Amino acid sequence: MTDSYLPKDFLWGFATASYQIEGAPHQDGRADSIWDTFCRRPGKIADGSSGDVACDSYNRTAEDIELLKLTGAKSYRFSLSWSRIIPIGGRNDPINDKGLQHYVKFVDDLRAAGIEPMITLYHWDLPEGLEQRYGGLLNKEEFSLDFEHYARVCFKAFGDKVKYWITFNEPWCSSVLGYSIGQFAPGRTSDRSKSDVGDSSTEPWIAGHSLLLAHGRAVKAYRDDFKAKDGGQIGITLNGDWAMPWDENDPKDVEAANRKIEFAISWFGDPIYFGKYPDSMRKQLGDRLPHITPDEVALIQGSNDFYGMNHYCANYIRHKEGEPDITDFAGHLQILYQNKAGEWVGPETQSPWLRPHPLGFRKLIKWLSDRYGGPTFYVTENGTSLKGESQLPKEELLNDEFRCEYFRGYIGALADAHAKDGVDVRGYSAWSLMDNFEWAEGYETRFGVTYVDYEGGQKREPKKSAKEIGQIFDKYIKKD
Ligand code: GBH
Repeated sequence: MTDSYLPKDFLWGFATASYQIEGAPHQDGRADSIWDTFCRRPGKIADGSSGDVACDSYNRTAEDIELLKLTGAKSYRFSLSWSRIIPIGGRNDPINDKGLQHYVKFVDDLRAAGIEPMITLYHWDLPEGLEQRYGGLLNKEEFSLDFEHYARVCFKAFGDKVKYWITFNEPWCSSVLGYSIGQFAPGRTSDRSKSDVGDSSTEPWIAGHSLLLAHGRAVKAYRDDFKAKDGGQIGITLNGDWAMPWDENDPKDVEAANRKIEFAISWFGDPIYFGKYPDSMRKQLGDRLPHITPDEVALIQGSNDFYGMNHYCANYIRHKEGEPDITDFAGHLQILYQNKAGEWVGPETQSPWLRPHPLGFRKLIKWLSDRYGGPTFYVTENGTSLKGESQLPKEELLNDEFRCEYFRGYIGALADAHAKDGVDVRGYSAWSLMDNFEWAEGYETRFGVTYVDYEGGQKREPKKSAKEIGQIFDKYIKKD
């Protein structure tokens, strides 16, 4: 037995995202999102695939709820496809009641099964109509007003059935991967071998600013017109890895590791909690980083009822000499998987960026808790892929002891953060309920606790971890 624990009503479950699981891209009136069009561009997705079928979850909500019940999950975090609800996307465009009612019924079914719904409004699938109309995230006024409208349509339709709202999933990814590296939709970048449009020196910062403003407007709408009667909470989900100095005796590496977290997380966290961008970012980016106007500060500062935390891994960070590149988005540093002594941060997985290091979870959540004045945390994603899994036979994918070990380590570290460091954490969603479309990596990377047979009619089969995760929580959650 352990002396660390998680609080009594701890809300644990699983997470997914609309484009990664739903399929049915044009069923019941859904229109294209930027991910539908991005996947059609040659060379963007590793295996040339798309979310056209994915797990076919749009047509299998009952099966997915059965999977959740089997695990004993208390909550389910999923995202809404904006272009199912408002196909073109804008505040004067028609609402598609069929798409909206699909989700209302899903929420009713979840609740009937005793599973608490947590809704992400935006997990990267912007309606293509808005990309076409005004350049999507690059137009902060139009985008933020359209997002507020879409959020209001959802708040109204779900009312008091939904108590947990997340505006945006990982704005860092939308901004950097969408507008700097061009690895994610809409694929804009200064790298002309990858795209003929984009300016990586300015666009990621503009996109990030728009996301913050849109978040602020949606939160104000919820607080002004829904929160009192519906009794829910609303926040944003930020991603970020733990960062450790490559050479812990070199103050420049120590500083660089801290700066890495500021560029990845405080970019959004500081405006939300302090009303300003981090000094380290202003220093490197100057006026390329937008200035938050006083009206915007009023909307953005204080706009989190809770902090949604996505976390997967840790890295070693080494400072760089010389002047930062104009397209640098990381804080002028190198991200490494080994430290100066040659120690690996953790074992390999199928994802090149992901090497597990559970202690980093405890460290990072404490770092965030200290910086932001002890907010309430919901961990909204945490999980892993398995090394070499595209070659592994199905039996080995089902017997995912590596993933079980990952969850034991990470959930244990979270319990330590709660019990020993005093972090206020109240929930956790594992990524993911099932294998799904892993964005630019296609289907060869599998994060699910459920195996999905993409060749065999999307049949689902629980892996070892699907049964085990409940036992891990059972060990840590306080009984009375
Ligand atoms: C999450 O992002 C997503 O929310 C989810 O949809 C996804 O399926 C899941 O993770 C698994 O990948 O090497 O500089 O390009 C994870 C956070 C942050 C992980 C960016 C990959 C790449 C950094 N991601 N990171 S870089």
